[in-house]
Amino acid sequence: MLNIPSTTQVMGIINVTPDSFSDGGKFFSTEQALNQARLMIGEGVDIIDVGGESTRPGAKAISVQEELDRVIPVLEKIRAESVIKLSIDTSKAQVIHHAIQAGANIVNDVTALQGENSLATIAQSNVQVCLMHMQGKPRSMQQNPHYNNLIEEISQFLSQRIQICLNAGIKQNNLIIDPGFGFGKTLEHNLLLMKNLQLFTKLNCPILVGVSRKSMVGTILNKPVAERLYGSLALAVLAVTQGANIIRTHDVTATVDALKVVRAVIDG
Ligand code: 8Y4
Repeated sequence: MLNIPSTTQVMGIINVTPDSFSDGGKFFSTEQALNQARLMIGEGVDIIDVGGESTRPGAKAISVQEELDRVIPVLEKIRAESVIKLSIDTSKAQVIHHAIQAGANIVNDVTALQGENSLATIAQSNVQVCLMHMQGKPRSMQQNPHYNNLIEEISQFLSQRIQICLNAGIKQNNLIIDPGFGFGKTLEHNLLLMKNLQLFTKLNCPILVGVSRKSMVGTILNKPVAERLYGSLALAVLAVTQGANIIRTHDVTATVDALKVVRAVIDG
């Protein structure tokens, strides 16, 4: 009945962005991120995803130096006290490089390593990489998303990026794929994607899914970001029962519990 992998991992989201209200500077946001990481580790997270640049439509771009200043101290400080798996959410080769030096184990790149030097930077290391599908660019991707065949186009893109990674010398075992919920996709596209998620198991890579608090939940329920947990959990369960291996979430305890219950049923 259900097609579930033998292990499922929970990836906790940590966004490191200076808080314009607190005016506490970078030290303040580093300490906040570190505290969040400690909490998540206590909640049973498997991977912590650290990001310094917003990919939201309309968010303004930041410099390489600004992004490094935000994420590197956080990665270093978590690594100094824990062996937890660390992921860096970035699209810049220099950030990828320094994050790996700081102890990152996964590169989560929403542009699937299409940035200058990113492929080579990964090929020279031995980290995992998450290749995500996006139609268009973050700033404009939600303006008029269109597909002739949604699943086919996403599959084609991901298999092309897999092949390009393999040709660059990245090991098959280090590849993770992600259909990119909400990235150049309407509600209808996101629903069709979730309904057909199991088709991506054909690509023979672990599947990462990020639906936590996203607008597809908000639109279905007509609820703001702060009230999207239960809807997000429903999608997480639908994803793992179709073969998703990693769930990216803001809410670690809730997701760990939901997946433990799913696991108990499957392993019967
Ligand atoms: C409320 C909450 C509103 C969250 C918007 C959002 C993914 C990702 C993001 C994903 C992978 C986001 C960095 C968007 N989503 N990486 N990153 N997969 N691999 N928006 O789905 O969370 S950021």
